[in-house]
Formats: sequence, C-alpha cells, structure tokens
Amino acid sequence: MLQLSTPSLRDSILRHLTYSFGKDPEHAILEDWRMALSYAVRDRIVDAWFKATHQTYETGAKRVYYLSMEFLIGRLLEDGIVNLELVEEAKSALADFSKDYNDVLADEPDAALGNGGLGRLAACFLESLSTIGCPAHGYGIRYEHGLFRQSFVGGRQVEQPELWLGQRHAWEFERPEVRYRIGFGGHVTNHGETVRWHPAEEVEAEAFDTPVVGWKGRWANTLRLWSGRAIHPFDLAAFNHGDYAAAAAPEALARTISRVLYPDDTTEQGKELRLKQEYFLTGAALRDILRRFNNQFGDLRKLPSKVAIQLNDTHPAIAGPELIRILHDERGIPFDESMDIARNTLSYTNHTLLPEALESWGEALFGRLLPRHIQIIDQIDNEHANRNPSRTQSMRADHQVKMGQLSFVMAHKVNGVSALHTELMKTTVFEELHNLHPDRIVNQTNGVTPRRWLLACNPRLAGLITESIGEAWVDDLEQLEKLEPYIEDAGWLDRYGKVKRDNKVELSNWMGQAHGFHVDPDMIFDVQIKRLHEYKRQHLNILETIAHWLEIRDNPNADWTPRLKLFAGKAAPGYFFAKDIIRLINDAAAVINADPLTNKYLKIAFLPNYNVTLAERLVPAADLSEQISTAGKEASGTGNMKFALNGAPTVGTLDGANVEIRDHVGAENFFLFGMTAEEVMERRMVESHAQKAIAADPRLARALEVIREGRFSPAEPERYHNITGNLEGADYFLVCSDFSDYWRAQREVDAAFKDQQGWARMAAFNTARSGWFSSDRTIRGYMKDIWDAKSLLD
Ligand code: 26Q
Repeated sequence: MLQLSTPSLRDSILRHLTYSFGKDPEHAILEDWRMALSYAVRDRIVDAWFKATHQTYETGAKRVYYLSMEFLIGRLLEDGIVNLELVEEAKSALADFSKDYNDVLADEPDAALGNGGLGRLAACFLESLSTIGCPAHGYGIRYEHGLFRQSFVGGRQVEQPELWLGQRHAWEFERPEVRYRIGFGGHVTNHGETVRWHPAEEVEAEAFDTPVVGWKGRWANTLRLWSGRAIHPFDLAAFNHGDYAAAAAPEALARTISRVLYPDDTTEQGKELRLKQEYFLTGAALRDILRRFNNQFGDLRKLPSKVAIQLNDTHPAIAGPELIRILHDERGIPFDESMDIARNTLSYTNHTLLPEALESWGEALFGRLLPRHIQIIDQIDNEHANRNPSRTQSMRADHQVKMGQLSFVMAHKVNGVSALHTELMKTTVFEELHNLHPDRIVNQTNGVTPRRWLLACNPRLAGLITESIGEAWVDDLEQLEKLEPYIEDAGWLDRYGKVKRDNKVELSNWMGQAHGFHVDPDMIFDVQIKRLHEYKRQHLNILETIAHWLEIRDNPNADWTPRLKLFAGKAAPGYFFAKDIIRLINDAAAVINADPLTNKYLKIAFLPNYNVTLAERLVPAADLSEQISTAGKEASGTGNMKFALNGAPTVGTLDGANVEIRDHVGAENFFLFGMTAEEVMERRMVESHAQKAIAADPRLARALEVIREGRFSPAEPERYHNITGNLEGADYFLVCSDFSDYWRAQREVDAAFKDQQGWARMAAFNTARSGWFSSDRTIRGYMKDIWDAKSLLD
C-alpha cells in the first residue's frame, strides 16, 4: 500500500488551496478555505479508509449493509477534525492565515438528507460502526434537495427548496464506473420453470461514496448514495430538430428519481415516485452487494454468513422480494430456498406504531411498477400461510401490499428501538406474527454518537470530563459513571454549572446576533426541538406556557422563576394541524414577549429552520428537555438522550426511551408526569375525557379560552378554533387529560431551579449516568443479536 509521510495540516491546506483550487491565500474566499481544509482532512481519512477496505477483504469478514432512505448527516468537516483529533492543529493552521476556525466550519452546508429521528439514527450508526471497526456500508439516495428550508412569514411556516449541493461539497467521490440499470413497469414472461421480468423503463443509478471515519481514525466505512441518470442522456435527433427541451428530457426525467427527499415523516402518501425511489435505492444496493459478494465468495448459499442487510424501517422492504427475484429467477435457486437465504440475510427495524404511518401500497400501483415483485410477494405470502396454517392476517389484504408484514416475514430478526416500543410491537401491530415467531422480535434501544453529541458540540463539558476522568469515555461512554464521586465535590460541581452557564451565554449571544432575540442567560432554558406532530404535543407545551403567563399576570410581583421556552422543528408541508401549532406558538410569542408585566419571567422563541447544526447549538445550552409525547406513541426518541448526556434533565412522560433514561439517571433526576401507555388506552375509552379534564382544571380552561377568543390573533379571532375545537373534542392525543400533571411537574421544575446547586447536581447526574445511551452500545447489540458480525479492531 502507498505510504506517504503526512505533511503538516498547514502545508496540506496551502497545497490544496493552490493546486486543487487554484487560489493563493490573498484571493481565496471563505469557501476556498473551507474546501482546502476539508481536502486536507479528507486525505487523512482516505488513508484509514483504504486500510479498512483491504483488511475487510483480506480477512473475509462478514459485512453489514444499512439500507436507509434517509441519512441525516449534517456537516462533516468538524466531525472529521474531531475524530482525527486535529482540532488544535486546524485552529492554529487557519490562524496562520488569519482565518477563524468557526467561520470556516460554518461555511459548510448542512446535509439534510433526512426528516428527523430515523435519518439521524442512521448517521449516528454509521459513525459508531466505524468507531467500532465493524465492516459496513450505508446505502441511501443522493437527493439533490434535502429537507426543505423553513422560514416564518407572519408566524407561518414557509418552505423553500434546500440546495446543499449549491456550494462545493468536499466529501463525496463520484464513482462513474459503478452504475446499475434499475427497471420499472413492463411485463413478466414464463418459460417453463423460469420467469423473467422485462421492464418497460430503465434508469441508471450512479454511486457517490462518502468515507465515514471513526474515533481516532482507526477505521472508516463507506456511505454509498445513488444518483439517478438517464441511460441515453441526450436526444441528439431532437436537438438537431431544434427542440432543445425535448433533447434534454430523458436526463431530466431520470434525475427526478433522486431529486427530492419526501418531507413527510409519518403520513404515508402513496405517491408513485416514492415507491420508485424505494426500489431505486434497494435495487441498486442489492446489485452492488451481490457483485461484491460474488467477487469474493461466489456461493450464494453462503450469503447469510457473509452479508447482513438491515432495513431501516419498511422503506427498503422491497429488498425481500428483490433478493428472491435475483436468487430464484436469475440464479435458478428454488423458491423456498431463495426465501430462506433472503430471510437469513435480512433484518428489519420498526420505528413507529402509528397506524397511519405503516407503509402500504395499493396493489394496482405496485403491480404496474413492479409486476414481478408483486407475484413474488403473493408467493411469499402463500408460502408463509402454508408453513403457518393458523395464520389469519395476510400481507395482501384489502387490495394492498402491507410492507410491515412483508418485512417481518422476510426478516430473521425484527427490532424495536426502545424497551417499551418493542413490548408494544408484540401486543399491537405484530401480535399475530410475534405469536407465530416468538424469537424474532428483539429490542435494540437507540443511542447517539458521543463524538458528535458531546465531544464536538460541547467542548467545554467534554474538556471538564476529560480533565476529570481521562479521555477513555469518548469510545467507552459508560466510563462517565466515574464522574459520580466528583459531583459531591462543591468546587467541581461549580465548574460543571459554569460550563452550562457559559454555553447558555454563547447561545444567547448567537440568538441576539442571528435573530435579534435577546434573552437573559439566567432564565431556565426550556427546550423542545423535534418534528411537529400532534403526538409530540408541542401544543401541550404552549398551552402550559399560556396558562403560566396568565398566572404571572395575576400576580406579577411573586417570586417567579424566569423561563425561556425554546422551540424548533419543521412541520410536513401538508400537515395543516402541525402548521397551525407553529403559527400559534409564534403568535403567542409575539404577544407574551411584548408584555412588560411578564417578560422578565417568561419568553418564547421559535427558532426557524431546525437542523442538525441548530441542534448542536441548542443541546449543550439546554437546562430542561421537553419529552412530552402521548405515552405509547414515541417509539424511542434520540433527542432525549442528547439532552440527558449534556446535562439537561427531562420533563417527560413514560414513553419510548424516556423510560430507560429515567431508570438510568434516577427518578430523582427526572421530572415525570402524565399517564402511562396503558392508562392512555383506558382514558381514551372514557366518554368526553377532554371536557372532563377541562372542567377539572380552571387553568387549562382559561388557556383554551384566551386562544379561542383570539388574544393571540386579534385580527382573526377564530384562527385557532381548529386547535381549540380539536382539544375540546376528540383530543386523541390526550393533551387535556395530561395537562394538570404537566403543570404540576413544571412548577416542580421552577422550585428545583431556584436551588442552583441542587439543579447542577441533577444535571451532572444526568451526564454521569447517560453513558448507556451511546450508539456504540446499540451497534454492539445489533452485531451480537442480529448481524452476527465482528469488529476488526478488537
Ligand atoms: C414513509 C412513506 C412515504 C414518505 C415518507 C415516509 C416516512 C419517512 C420518514 C415515514 C417515516 C419517517 C421517519 C420516521 C422517524 O423518524 N421515526 C423516528 O425514529 C427514531 C429513530 O428510531 C425514533 O427515535 C423516533 O421515536 C421515531 O419517531
């Protein structure tokens, strides 16, 4: 292997500036510096990448493939610098050229190739797979436009297209030689035993590779994203006739397949293009996986011992039938044997129990786009019914193809993402399948990478931790428990409190500069950042805020604990109720922030365009983490883990991973409220549950009343009648029924925050006891219980 001595980072930056970008330091713009630094860092990552690739090949190790429609990776430069431990060197190299490190980092676009939790989890997993040294590839789509940019106009969400590739991007390597033809439509022919699919339309998937480096650069895996291209990109005949639009049409059409990320993370839309995207990703990935397997091993019957394919939700569920199609139709392996090989290779992660979010496709659309696959699915379904005669539910009922059931049947392991969610899977959506296959469902509670979500985003806290217990925590996060004895040391606890306070000052300064929003850093920074959804109940939070405001107005001279309510998050463009909640929060903020009677005690900010970068700013500065979903609805949550790790206690329900967070950090360091998942199901049966809750709590009644009468929308008093009507009526997510207990918990927060030392203790225990929520722990769980894969670094 090529061995080059490593030049200093400063020399590398200057070389790239000069020879890769053709600029001298006098004429370079910020983007040139960002690119030069990125290339200098990338060179060092590539060394680790080649080493890992060779080692995987030479040892014949089993490989893991993570198939996901979303990878919410955010910015990559700081990630690379931190993992290669080049922070100080990069700062001083840039300082030599009078460039500011943070300015250069901030020039990088945030790659938002995902909607939220599921996509961010995939990104944390890739980083952990590399840190652990497990040979792995991520496969996804190289969307030209990631998740839309959000702004507010008159308090309402406005969506603009996102263009992360509008600036130069340093991290991908185009692989023009890695291309596959992906077919759609057409017909199926039978020749005796053999069946052939003849697609009517084909597009080409072209690979773009991004290396993902792990801690200390010991290992790097690949994120391979597919981009759509036309097979015949240009219609010369049309051009020669002067029809320039028609000449470019084939290319434009093929490119639409990877043009945009679907911005809807729960309601299933049933759009043809979405199904095409799903098959495009899966078809290309499987072809690539089998080519690599074939080169190295050959015998397809050995596939499950050398390949593990993880399906991130049902979005790539077509992998089951597609693998069978290749093994059976193209390679002649008997159907039932093909099915067993596929199942032993595949596993499936479920991320939601919401019925409206379980993917299903109309059979007419499905059969038109994938005529052979629908036949195979019927055969899978029959085979499964034959092997399990007591089965009552088919994956092919009501003229639909049910992707959850298909995924379950075609996976050797099916996992939930928190202990509670996994148990609920067994008793709700997958009850029958679980009874037929009681060993199939396993739990792997989510985690987050401590490199990005502590070391990089919170350098002050990371510094204090390393100074106290050494740096081994970075890839062995449970070492944080060694902090516990320090918590009893008043001097140390002061320093811990000072770190949080400094982070809050930094955030306040940024909010002032970037948004003209000025806040006192001594307020409680109470943060709810996540997608807007009724089940996540941002409206419970704003109702409590409004009730609190009214109470302060009643008694403005009382000893209130000052509080800043911070919100951020996007609503799906077609989710009108969620958009109304955003507008209500913004309208309420305008009125409440302007109230001279109360605004030293209460302020509200809804920061626009929530993304990974904004989360990295907010998480280290939070005092309080809002995790207030209706119990049973949030599969896990991962933001909850980031906050706990960074020393923000939770106010939350017993939902998703909140349950496990509370078990780990201790009930005394967690503000619990609300009904349990079981109580939620019972409460729904109570007639007029919302009305009863409102009648029992005058604070709630009054908050609803001021919204209804238009206090926050005087020009249009009925603006929020849809929200108030919903809450006073069906209130499916039980906002009203949980209100009183939420109020109580928030007043406990107020009281606890008055004791700053007591609060710091609570925060510090959250940090010290959150080590289990590392995605390294999660990935080791998948390797052992699902993939049977080994680290090549152990
Ligand atoms: C499906 C069909 C068509 C278009 C879009 C979609 C779609 C896209 C994204 C459906 C769902 C999603 C994303 C779901 C998601 O983010 N779920 C979250 O996953 C996290 C990681 O496991 C959990 O922590 C969260 O609790 C869960 O809400």
